[in-house]
Amino acid sequence: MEPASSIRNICILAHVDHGKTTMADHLIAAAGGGLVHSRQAGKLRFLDYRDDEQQRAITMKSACIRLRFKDHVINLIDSPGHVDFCSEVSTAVRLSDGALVLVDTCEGVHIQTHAVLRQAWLERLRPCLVLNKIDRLITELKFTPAEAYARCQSIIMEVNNIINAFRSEKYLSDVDSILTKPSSTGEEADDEEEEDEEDAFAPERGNVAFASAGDGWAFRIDQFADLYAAKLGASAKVMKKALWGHHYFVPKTKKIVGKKAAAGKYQPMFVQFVLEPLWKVYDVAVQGKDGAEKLNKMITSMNLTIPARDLQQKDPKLVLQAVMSRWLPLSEAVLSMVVECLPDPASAMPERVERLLPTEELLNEASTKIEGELESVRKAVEGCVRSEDAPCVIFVSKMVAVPIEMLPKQNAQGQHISDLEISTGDTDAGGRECFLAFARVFSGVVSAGQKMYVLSALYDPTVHELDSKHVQVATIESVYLMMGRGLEPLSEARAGHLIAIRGLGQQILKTATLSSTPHCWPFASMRFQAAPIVRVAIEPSDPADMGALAKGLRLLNRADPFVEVTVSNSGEHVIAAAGEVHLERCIKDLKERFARVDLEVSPPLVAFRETIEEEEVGAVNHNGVIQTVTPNGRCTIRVQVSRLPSAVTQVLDGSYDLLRNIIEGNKVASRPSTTSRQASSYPGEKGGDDPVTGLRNRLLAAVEIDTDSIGVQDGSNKKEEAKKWMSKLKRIWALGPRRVGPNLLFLPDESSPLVKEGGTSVSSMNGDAEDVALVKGYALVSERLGLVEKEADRSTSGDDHSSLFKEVESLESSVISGFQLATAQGPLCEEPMWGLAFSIEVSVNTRERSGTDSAENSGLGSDSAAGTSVENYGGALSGQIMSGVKEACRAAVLARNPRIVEALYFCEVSTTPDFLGQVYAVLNRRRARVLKEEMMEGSALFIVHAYMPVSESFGFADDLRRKTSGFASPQLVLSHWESIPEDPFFVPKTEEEIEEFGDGSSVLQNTARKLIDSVRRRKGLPVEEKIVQFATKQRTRARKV
Ligand SMILES: Nc1nc2c(ncn2[C@@H]2O[C@H](COP(=O)(O)OP(=O)(O)OP(=O)(O)O)[C@@H](O)[C@H]2O)c(=O)[nH]1
Ligand SMILES: [Mg+2]
Repeated sequence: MEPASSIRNICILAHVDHGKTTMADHLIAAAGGGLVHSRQAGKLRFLDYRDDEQQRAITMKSACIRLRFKDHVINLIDSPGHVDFCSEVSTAVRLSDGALVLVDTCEGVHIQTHAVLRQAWLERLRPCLVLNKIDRLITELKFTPAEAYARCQSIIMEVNNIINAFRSEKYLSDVDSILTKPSSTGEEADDEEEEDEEDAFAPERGNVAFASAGDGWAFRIDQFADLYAAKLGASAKVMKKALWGHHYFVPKTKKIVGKKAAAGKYQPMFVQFVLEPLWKVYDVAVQGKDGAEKLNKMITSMNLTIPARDLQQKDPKLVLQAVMSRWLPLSEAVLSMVVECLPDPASAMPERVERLLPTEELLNEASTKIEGELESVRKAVEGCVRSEDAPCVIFVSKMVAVPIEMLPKQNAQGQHISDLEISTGDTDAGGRECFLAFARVFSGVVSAGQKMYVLSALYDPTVHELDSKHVQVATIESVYLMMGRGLEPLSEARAGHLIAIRGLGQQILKTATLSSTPHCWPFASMRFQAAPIVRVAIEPSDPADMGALAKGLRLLNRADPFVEVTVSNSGEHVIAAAGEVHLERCIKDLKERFARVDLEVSPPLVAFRETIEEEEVGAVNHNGVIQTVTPNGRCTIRVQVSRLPSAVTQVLDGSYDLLRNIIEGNKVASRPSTTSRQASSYPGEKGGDDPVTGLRNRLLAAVEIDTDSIGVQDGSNKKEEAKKWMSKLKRIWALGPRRVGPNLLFLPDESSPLVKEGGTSVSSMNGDAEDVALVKGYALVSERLGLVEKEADRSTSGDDHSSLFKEVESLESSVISGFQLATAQGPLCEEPMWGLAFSIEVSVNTRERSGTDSAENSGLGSDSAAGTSVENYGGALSGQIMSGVKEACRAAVLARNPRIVEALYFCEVSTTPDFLGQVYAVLNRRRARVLKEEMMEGSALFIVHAYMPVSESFGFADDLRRKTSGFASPQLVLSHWESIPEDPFFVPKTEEEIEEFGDGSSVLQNTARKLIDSVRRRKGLPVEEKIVQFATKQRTRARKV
């Protein structure tokens, strides 16, 4: 058994196509126990073992392999770089302690480079940098060594700046939390600052490697420092410092001098001693036969032995690779960097444990009893304790479907297993696929046959409910070592290792924490970079296959960490994926592996939102009040809607999980620790330890910002507007749809003429002719957010009119439900509403009832109602109120200039100048808004940034590739929601408009209307097809199709 100090768990991260899998090939060839022959390294792409990965030449899932380098065991995970598979990056990062971040020196830092650096930072991985594809600087860009040096320097600086930005973000939030908690020590923050001063990546510290994975070589400065130290008679330490930065060698004096003394006469030492020799080898080698003699000389001077057969190859590129990979073997440089610069599990965990298992403050009494045990589990994880008596803790970051025939037919002892007994949960009905858990042992030892508790993310060990749905017991059937697609049975696995586990298919859907004791917190959930956005509806070609499809979808849902499988309201099966490529892979898996039936796939269903036109600030009073009466005439419903300040909508949109936790309330109240877990999963969140405060402050700030930013001439108006929203925020009754969406429901306005006795829960008034009680809840959301004081005990306040109170309170939920229904399905095309604020007043006529039940009491208000029957108010009435509120809300939206809201991608296209025109043409056709275009420094590439509607993005990559013969490549990342300013119901009315757009009969529908109609058609809702209005203009009909 190797000690923990000799283990490294690392992943390779980069933007798409920067050379991750190619580099992994070389590492496997050198240290993977003969799985890849060195001649095939870089061509085989061993870890891309899916056939679609090979065909499309992109990685689609993370794959793991164990390498042995010197005395070390390195568990290496190769991750995909395509944004569609960013969830696979999350699963890889969670199980690693260190990361190799690759950057293609030719292309530079891209969006996904940022994203993976952020992932690594959030999960507290230590990174190393590999500047890859240096060969392209030589052969493609024809850089001089000095130019190449400048390029490398600028990339290193850029990456360092990214990390510095993360650091200052954390620093700020730390300071914030210190300010909010004056008692805590300020020293920590000072330490942080000092630490900040050192750059994350510095070649002289050995955590930067220069490489060409394509040609199979890499080096660190150390290698050259050793070489020249001997030659020049300096110490290796001095050389190491001198080989990077402004240090120059003066041959006459044999001294190393600074920039001033060099006076521009010499090249930096890195250029002179490292890059120039490299460039020479390339120069000579590409000359083929002509340079053979020179090359031979070089080989001898470098003391290399290269088989003659390699040198006689016809292709100069192969000769070059043979020389380079022996001179500067890639695996040697990269793996020694891994071993030296990246931490082993035991030294990495103290830093990571706070992120994985955030400290919980235990407040309730029951929990203090098991505090000791919880703490000892945490200590074991933190120390990566590997003894048998330590609690065994494992985290499963994803489930992988493996064809059954890939499972080893022998057990760890080498005995043949005649027939694998695979339990039903682990496999599909046909027994063709088996689900394995991709996992890491964080403490203790695991072996086949062991029983473990499977904890879901919601499990709370301080609440003793062993039979609850958040904890189950499972038996580990087998433990495997992963070697790419190959599996080797293990008799046991100790803390610090990555493994695959069989036997958990029934208990785990996507991720879980396994523990040998129930007294263990589940690990914090993983963070994904994006949300599934592209949805399609799926049905079997043959309706008889419906059952197979349903089963297949269940398997798919399990096998992919990210995909979402749902059944829509209309009963369709819908799958949601991160993007087109991801979607294609899901469908292929579904067709060929999980369902094995022919499928019909709908065109992508794009999600939209509905809102109303943004109003001008200052236009405080709009009287768009919708009033309806329930069919039985008992209730009057009044609804008013307005648009939320957009910054507020943004805050609500961006804090979904946090809001849900706060609103679900009881957890936050009874176990404040939930909030601290939350805090640590959002390190960037302002407000430090208390996310509720943070969120509240951001909401309040959003109101200020927004009213600030809009061009309001009148300052007092602005203030008034802010004040108005501030006071409204104190009255938030509910959020919707589904209780946490970006729409607010306010309590009825106190100043409303209907409410005379403000402050009581039920107010009644004795009007001229009738008694009216207003349904009035309390500002639950404002209260939970701490925007208002907790109301004094509500339940006891109305003993005397408790019956009516109860009745009307039961109606409160109908109002909220109506609001939830309305915000879930807007009036335009039944898409959720977005950024709206509703005020709803529902007044119930109590007189009619009093009249029937007890005539003599009529007109006496709530007391008189106390003794009356409840039935009238329950059942039917609440249903009528619910649908009445829903309809009134939708009508209110329709009456206030409804607008459709679409999701936008942030899109980055890099292209050569020749194709810039075509890129613009494609972007224009897809309604993209170009933000900027710039020439990438030092290369012939242009980068174009744009926003593109998701609905227009399908086939974009292909389209672009075709139009530019493959010279332009796009990356799309989901950015934000934006409402289309066009009025979907626009009909030209004024003379000018008629002149411009025609009289309405011949105009083509505007974009907003087209989008709405397409959604309506898809949902089977009636679409107002324009039938010929004017017989003479029948041609408009043909255009409609
Ligand atoms: N010239 C050159 N090409 C390289 C180098 N490294 C990789 N490539 C090429 O770049 C392309 C992409 O390489 P991959 O290793 O598949 O890239 P990746 O980062 O794994 O890509 P994804 O997994 O899809 O994100 C392949 O065609 C490689 O041959 C290099 O050092 N120099
Ligand atoms: Mg790859």
